[in-house]
Order: sequence, then C-alpha cells, then structure tokens
Amino acid sequence: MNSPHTDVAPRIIHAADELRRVVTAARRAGKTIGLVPTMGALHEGHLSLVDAARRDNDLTIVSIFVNPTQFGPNEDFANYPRTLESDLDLLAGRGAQLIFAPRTDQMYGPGHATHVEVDGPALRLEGAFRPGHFRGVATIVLKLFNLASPDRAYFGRKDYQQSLVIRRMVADLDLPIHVEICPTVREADGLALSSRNRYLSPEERPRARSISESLRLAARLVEQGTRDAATLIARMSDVLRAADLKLDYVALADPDTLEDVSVVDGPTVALIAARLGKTRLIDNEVIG
Ligand code: PAJ
Repeated sequence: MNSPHTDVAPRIIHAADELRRVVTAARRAGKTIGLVPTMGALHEGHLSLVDAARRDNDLTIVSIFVNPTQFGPNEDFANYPRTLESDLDLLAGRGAQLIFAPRTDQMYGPGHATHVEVDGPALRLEGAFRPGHFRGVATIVLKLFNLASPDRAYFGRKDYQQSLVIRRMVADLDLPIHVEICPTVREADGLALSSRNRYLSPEERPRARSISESLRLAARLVEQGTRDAATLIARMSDVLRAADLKLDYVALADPDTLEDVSVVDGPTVALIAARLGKTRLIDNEVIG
C-alpha cells in the first residue's frame, strides 16, 4: 500500500487525456485507485477524505474543480473561494499523489448537452431550494468517475443528501465503484467545516454555532423521550431564529429516502439549511 512518507509534492494534471493515461498505467500495474472529488478551498473535512483514500488505496487522486453547473444563477459561483496554491500545499502534506485540476472548458466543451438527472433522494430539501443543483453534481461526478475510474470514491456526510444522490446514481447506473461516506469534521464549537465558512464576518461566525446546537438539541430531546417531529422541528427552529438565522428548511427525515417522518421511532436524519447574511450553510446529524 502507501509509503508512510507523505510530504512529497503531488503531480498536478490539468488535461483529461493525461489523467486517463496515468490511470490506465496505474491499473495495468495492478494499483487500486481512490478518488476524492472537491471544489477546492480545502479544509480538514476534505483532508479527512484524503486520509481515508490514502489508507484504502495505492493511488489517491484528488480533483479540484469549481463545477459551474451545480450553482444556480443567483448563487456564489463567481465568488466561490479559489485557493489552488494553498490547496496544493495541504495536499502535499497529506500524501495525495495526484491532483486533477481541469479548466472549465475541458470538462464542458463546446456543445456539451448531456446531463445526469437523479430523482428519488435528489428531489426534496436541497433539490427543492437549489433547482438543478444535483443534476450538476451528478453530471460532474459521473464524468470524474469515468476519467479517474476509481475503485473507491470518498464523500463527506456533511453533504448528506449529496451522498445519497451519488449512491443512487452508482447503484442505478451499475458503476463498479464503492462509495465511502466519511464523518463530518467540525470546529471546536461544533460548526461543520465548510469552504463557505470563510464568507462569515466576525460578527456572524459565533451565530453560526446555533446550527450544530440545534442538531444537538434535537438529539438530546429524542433521548429524553420527545418523539413528535413537529415539536422537535419547532424547538430546533427556535435555536436558529434566536441567533437570527433565516431558515430554508429544518427537517427530520428517513435516512435512506429523505421522506419526512412525523414520529422519530428509529434512526432519523435531522437536516438544516439556513442563511446568515449572504452565506448559506447546511448541516445534519443522524439521531434517534
Ligand atoms: P466540496 O464542497 O468541495 O466538498 C468535497 C467533499 O468534501 C464532499 O464530499 C463533502 O461532503 C466533503 N466535506 C465538506 N465539508 C466536510 C466536513 N466538514 N467534513 C467531512 N467532509 C466534508 O461537495 C462538493 O465539493 C461538490 O458537490 C463535488 C462532490 C466535488 C462535485 O462538484
């Protein structure tokens, strides 16, 4: 498997055909491949996926691509943080061997007209608030899977619905890839790490803590015997509103289908999407 020495500069590839050549050679040599798809602006959440991929595979590929098709017209595509130099330093420190950082026109050439549309778990919540988002995610992830042909691909539970959408796509399209879902990495005060946290002003940052507080409150109330979803959602919403967050949704859902539950009588996922000024944050926790 991997050598313990990690601080070697990774090889950076910008062109899709070059990635294919490297991957084909690695496969011929019998190496296993792990892929970590990202949009860059890397933090410890991303790096935990790299660590997992390194542990399980001979070759770890990290893709860095701010995918335009998953952003809505009024979203933050233009302002999304692009920090390639520091991303590369972080990845060198974690032993990623190969970085795939394509230009937009390489992933979406002239006349690009094919998209992957997942229904089921993609329809509600983020799917409802961000029309077209999961279509963009599924399309780019399938393209990355085709280019990198990984044995395993690594995603974070932080984006819970995204992980269900990817799993659905992999099952439905018979892709020979194991999808590994890794735990959410958090700041000391509970805030889930996110590339978008850097948008928060010093005044907003402490208020963002209310999101994980709200999730923890739900878990505690369920442990203490509250089972009624409407009551739990109201209590969770109070915590968020007290910190002056604007709610897109606070949901309690079946962890596999994301259908709303009315009574928490088994494993249930609590999901929040809320806005703090111009910043939209999501988080979740499996409770019950
Ligand atoms: P991005 O937001 O850069 O996230 C890349 C991966 O890191 C995702 O699988 C995400 O769930 C995971 N991640 C983010 N924050 C995390 C945290 N705090 N703890 C653990 N994992 C975390 O998600 C995307 O990019 C894109 O949609 C992508 C899949 C790359 C397709 O463009």
